[in-house]
Amino acid sequence: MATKAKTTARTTAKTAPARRTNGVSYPAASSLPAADFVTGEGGELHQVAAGNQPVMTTNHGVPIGDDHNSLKAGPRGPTLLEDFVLREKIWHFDHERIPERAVHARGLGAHGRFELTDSLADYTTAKVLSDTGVATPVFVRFSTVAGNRGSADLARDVRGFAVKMYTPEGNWDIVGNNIPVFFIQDAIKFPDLAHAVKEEPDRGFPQAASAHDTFWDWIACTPEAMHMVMWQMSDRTIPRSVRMMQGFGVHSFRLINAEGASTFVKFHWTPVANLQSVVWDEALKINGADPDFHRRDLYNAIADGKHPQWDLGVQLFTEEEAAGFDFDHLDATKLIPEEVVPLRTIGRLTLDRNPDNVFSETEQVAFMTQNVPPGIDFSDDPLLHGRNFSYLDTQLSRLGSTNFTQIPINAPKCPFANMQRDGHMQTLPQGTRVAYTPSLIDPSGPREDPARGFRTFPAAVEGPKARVRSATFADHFSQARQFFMSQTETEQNHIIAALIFELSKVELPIIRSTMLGQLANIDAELAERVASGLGHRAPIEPVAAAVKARTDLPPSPALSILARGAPGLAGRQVGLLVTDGASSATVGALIEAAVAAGATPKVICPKVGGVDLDDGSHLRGDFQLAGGPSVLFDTVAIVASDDGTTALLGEAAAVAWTHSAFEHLKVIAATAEAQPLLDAAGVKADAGIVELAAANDAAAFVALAGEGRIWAREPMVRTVY
Ligand code: HDE
Repeated sequence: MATKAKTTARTTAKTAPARRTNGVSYPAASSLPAADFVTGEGGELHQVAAGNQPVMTTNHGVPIGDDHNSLKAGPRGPTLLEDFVLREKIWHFDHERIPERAVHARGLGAHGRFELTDSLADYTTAKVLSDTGVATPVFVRFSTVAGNRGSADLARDVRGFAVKMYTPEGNWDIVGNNIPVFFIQDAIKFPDLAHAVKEEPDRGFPQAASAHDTFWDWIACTPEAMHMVMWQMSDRTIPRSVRMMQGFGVHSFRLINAEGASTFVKFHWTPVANLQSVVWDEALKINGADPDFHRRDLYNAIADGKHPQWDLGVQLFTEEEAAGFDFDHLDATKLIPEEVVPLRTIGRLTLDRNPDNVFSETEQVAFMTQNVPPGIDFSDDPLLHGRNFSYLDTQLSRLGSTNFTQIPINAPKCPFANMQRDGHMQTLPQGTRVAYTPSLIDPSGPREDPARGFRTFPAAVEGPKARVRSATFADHFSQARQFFMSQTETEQNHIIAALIFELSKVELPIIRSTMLGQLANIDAELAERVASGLGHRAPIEPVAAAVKARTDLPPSPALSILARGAPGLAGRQVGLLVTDGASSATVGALIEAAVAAGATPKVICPKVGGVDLDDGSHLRGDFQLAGGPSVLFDTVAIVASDDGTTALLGEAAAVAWTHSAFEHLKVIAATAEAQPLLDAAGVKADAGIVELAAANDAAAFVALAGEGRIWAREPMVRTVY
């Protein structure tokens, strides 16, 4: 570093308080860290290693003297090719991105543990499912399917729910979704599905949306997708939080016990926070207000110590019981109703640690359906078999090396050893002379273990080789209908509204009319209501169905979100819109009641600096009005003074804030002074509007908000077709 004048480093950190976020201390905004700052000749600020900091080096360990200026011939001269510091830094940057996942590109992850509470030792030798009292380390990655890595979190989309358990007998990955069935029955159709839903290749849009021609073109011609489409159009695909959705292993697997006996099993994750979704219009607006809504939510919940949890449930059934089902359990477009095979809760998953680095962990984690420990085995589901091939294959093109299992997030946490050698980026000790078995030279190397090693269940197999779909897979409509009939009226309305929204974005009339014909195979009234909402006048012609929908299947309440009861407010956010001069006592009571309910209060003010309350105290804002729209909160309260309300009436953002909360069916509390704002926003008194007058109104408001949304309001704010 040539001649650089030393400036006075500002060390106000001593006097200004530090800001603390998730355990990390940052200097207060007005200070620079107390290291040496040096100004270069061009006025640029250098921060040099002056104290205990390590010296910055190249990746080869050469100390770097100047990280702000490239090497030039003279101060204004051309840059020189010999500048290896510049070249290495930019070369590495240029190669920072790795191929994103072809599907499930946008993800968020967290570490945690799985604790088994009810041993399945009678069914499986797998330690993770038989040793209670052990905390198995876990990494979970949630994702959307269709969008690219930079897309928004609240796309209407299926959510991935992939769990990697680092068991003492190797990694076990349950690579599931938040929906228990899938679009297709045979792996060979997966590329078609993915191509149909992704952005259309000739125009590069729409991003992260199924509401376009190619998706519905393919769906309209694919009757096996109809059951999944009912789920996709339901509120399941717009979850309030990944913390509030179920997870499913989807396929049947096998458990194998010490006697070698096999039992079929399906895996279910049920959130302790209960299931909850947003409403569609809210999803659209959240995507603009905070495209990172879900990842921020999970990150903050874990950082705040509100660790999300799920119960692991299993459905266990024998080959003989399976033969009695009125569907084929090897068909991934079918589920086993909980009323037919009840869920047995066997343990709990807790997410308690955010990744240190999203790239190293969430981006590089490699899930594989074929990762199962001894004691767990596969069923013959043809979709699962295709996946077992695909997930190993895809890691090579994403992570670029056969040694991707050596990346810490993918490495087992139990001993592992074999005779595989070399390959790109090999980092393990490779042993010495002998890299094979059997060997007399070195009998000490890793050897197979017939007793404890993985053994495939010896299921008998016979039959001619043929490209064929089993006739037992042919009923595509009965469970689609059963799902629709199991929904509450509100949820049925949402499915119909979602179909109308999606099909209204389709440009080609034949796709719309064919799709209506498929819906008619599920339920004539469903098809008619969608047609009415589309303004479709021609008669609906059902598409030929291989097997007609059964109308005698009983509704399964477990398939409805709302039938599961009130969501509660724990882990949710209460938005408080507060103005200057507002009642300090009311704000205090609201904050206290929200915290007591396990919720997080957030203060929204005209200016983020905060407001002065009626007792002269100052309340800091978490959001400025325009940056904190009500869609970000589960329930809202307006605590305003007369003057504050007058000022808000001149702010479109305040009127929209209030109107949105009403339109999104939220419980709204407000002081009497805020009434003109409620009027301007078109808020009409109903069971969900609470006046904040008496001392205990805050607690009553929070209790009501814990019951969930005011569904009875919906027909007043939106047409129900
Ligand atoms: Fe996937 N899937 N998939 N999938 N899938 C991938 O694997 C694939 C399927 C699921 O957070 C990819 O590592 C095929 C069903 C999740 O990293 C890829 C078939 C279900 C994730 C792939 C399926 C899923 C993936 C992309 C049909 C629900 C994200 C990158 C045979 C049970 C995992 C990668 C994560 C990811 C292929 C069907 C869920 C391309 C060929 C059914 C949750 O390999």
